[in-house]
Amino acid sequence: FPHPPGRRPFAGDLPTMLRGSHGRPVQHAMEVSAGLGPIFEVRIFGQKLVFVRDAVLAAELCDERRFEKKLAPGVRALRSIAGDGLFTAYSDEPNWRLAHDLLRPAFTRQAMQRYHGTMTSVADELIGSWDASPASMDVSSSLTKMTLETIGRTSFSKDFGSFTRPQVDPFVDAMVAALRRGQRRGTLGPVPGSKLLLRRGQKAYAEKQAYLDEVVDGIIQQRVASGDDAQDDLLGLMLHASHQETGEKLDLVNIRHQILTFLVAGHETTSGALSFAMYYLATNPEVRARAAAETDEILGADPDATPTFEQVAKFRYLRRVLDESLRLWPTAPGFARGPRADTVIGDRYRMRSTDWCIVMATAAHRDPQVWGADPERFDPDRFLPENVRKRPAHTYFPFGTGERACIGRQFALHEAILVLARICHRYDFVADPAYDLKISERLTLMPEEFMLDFTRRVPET
Ligand code: MNH
Repeated sequence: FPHPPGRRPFAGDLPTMLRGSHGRPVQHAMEVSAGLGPIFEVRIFGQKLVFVRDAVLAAELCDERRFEKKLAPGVRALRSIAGDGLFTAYSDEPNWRLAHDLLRPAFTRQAMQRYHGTMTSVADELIGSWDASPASMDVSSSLTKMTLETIGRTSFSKDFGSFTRPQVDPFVDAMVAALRRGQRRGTLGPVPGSKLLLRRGQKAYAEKQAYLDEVVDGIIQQRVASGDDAQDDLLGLMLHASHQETGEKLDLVNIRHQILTFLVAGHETTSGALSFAMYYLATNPEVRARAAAETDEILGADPDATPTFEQVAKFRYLRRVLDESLRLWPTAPGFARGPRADTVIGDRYRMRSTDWCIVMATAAHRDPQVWGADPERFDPDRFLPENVRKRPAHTYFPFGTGERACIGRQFALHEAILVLARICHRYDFVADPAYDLKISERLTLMPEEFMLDFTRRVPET
C-alpha cells in the first residue's frame, strides 16, 4: 500500500506520524495521507497499520457476512480499564454476546422514556449554569459535565455533582488520567523500550486504577445492599437480568467493566458531538435561525419550556444539524474491521483473516464520490430524507456498523436533541470571528477552547 513519504529503517513511518502531530494523531493522519489514495499503510517498528479513506471501500468493510469488528491498538489498550466490557471485548469473547443480549433492553425507546425526566433535569442544570454566567462559557467542558451527569444518574444512580460542586469529582479525574495512560500505551506499544518508558508513572496509575475499581465496586455494593432488584436501569439489568435461553447472568467483575465502559463510552462522544453542533450553529447564522424557528414552533413562547418525550422526535432540523456535525467530525473518528476469512477487497487488495484495517470515518465522510464536489461544506440538508435515499448504504457511520455498532445511539440522540432544543430556544450565540476550530483528541474528538457568550432570546410565535 502507499505510505507517507519519509519512511526510515526500523522506526518506519513513526517520525512522520509524530512530527507536527502535537498529540492530534487523527487530524495529522488526515493531512499526511491526503494524496495517498483510497487505502494506505503506516509502519511503526515492524507493526503495520492499514487505513481506509475511501467511502466505497469502507462500505464493503461494513458487510457483516464477510467482516467483523477488530480491536485497534488504542481500543486494546483500554482493556486494562474496561476488560471484556462491551466496547473492548473481542468479537468472539462469550461475555460480549451475553452482555449485549442482557443490556439491550436498557436502550429501547421505552427505556428512553424512563430516562427522559433525568435527562431533562440535568439539561436544566446546564441551562442554570449558563443563565448564571452567560459570558465566555467553555462550551465543550459544560457539555461534558452534562453528559457525564446524564449517564451516571440514568444508568447507575451516581451523581457526580458536576454543576453543584466547585471541584471536579476525583472519580472523573482518575478516569481521565487512566484514559490518557491507555492512549499513551496504545501509541507507544510497538516502540522498542516502550515498557521502560511506560514504567514512569506506573505506580500513580495503579493507584488511580485501584481507586476507579473501588468507586465502581461501591456503586455495585450499594445497589445490592439496597435490596432493590428492579431492572429499569443499566445497573439493575446488569445485576438481575438473566439470559432468556441460558439463564446466565453477568459476573461482578464483568459488571465493573461494563460500568466503566458506559461511563467512558457514554459521555465524551456525546458531548463532542454536541460541541461540534454548537460550533456549526454559532458560525452559520442561517442554520441557527432555522433551528431557533423550529424550537419556537414546537416549544412555543415560554422560554422555560422543556421538550416532552414525544416532542424530542419532532426536531427534524436539529437532528439534521447533529447528523451533519457528526459527518464532518465523527467524534469516534474510526473503527477497526477485519475479514472473517481470507478475502479480497476493492477487487484488488488481499486480506488474510488475521489482517485488519482502520476505517477513517473522518476521511470517508468527506469522500467526494458520495458527498459531492464540496464535501467540506456544512449543510444539514444533506440529511433530508430524499437526499439520504440517494446515497449508497453504509457510507455514513458515526456510530460504527453491524452488531458491534453503538448500543447507546438512541440514548445519545435523545439527550443531544433534547439539550440542543433547549439551548436554541433560549439563547442566541455567535462565535468569535477570530476563533479557528481547534480540536483536541483523547480517543474522541472535541472542540478546544471554544467559548461562547449566551444572550437570552425571546421566542417568536
Ligand atoms: Mn457509542 C460503540 C460512537 C454514544 C456506548 N460507539 C460505539 C462505536 C462507535 C460509537 C463508532 C463502535 C466502535 C467500534 O466499532 O469499535 N457512541 C458513538 C458516538 C456517540 C456514542 C459518536 C455519541 C454521539 N455510546 C454512546 C453512548 C453510550 C455508548 C451515549 C452509552 C450510553 N458505544 C457504546 C458501547 C459500545 C459503543 C457500549 C460498544 C458496543 C458493542 O461493541 O457491543
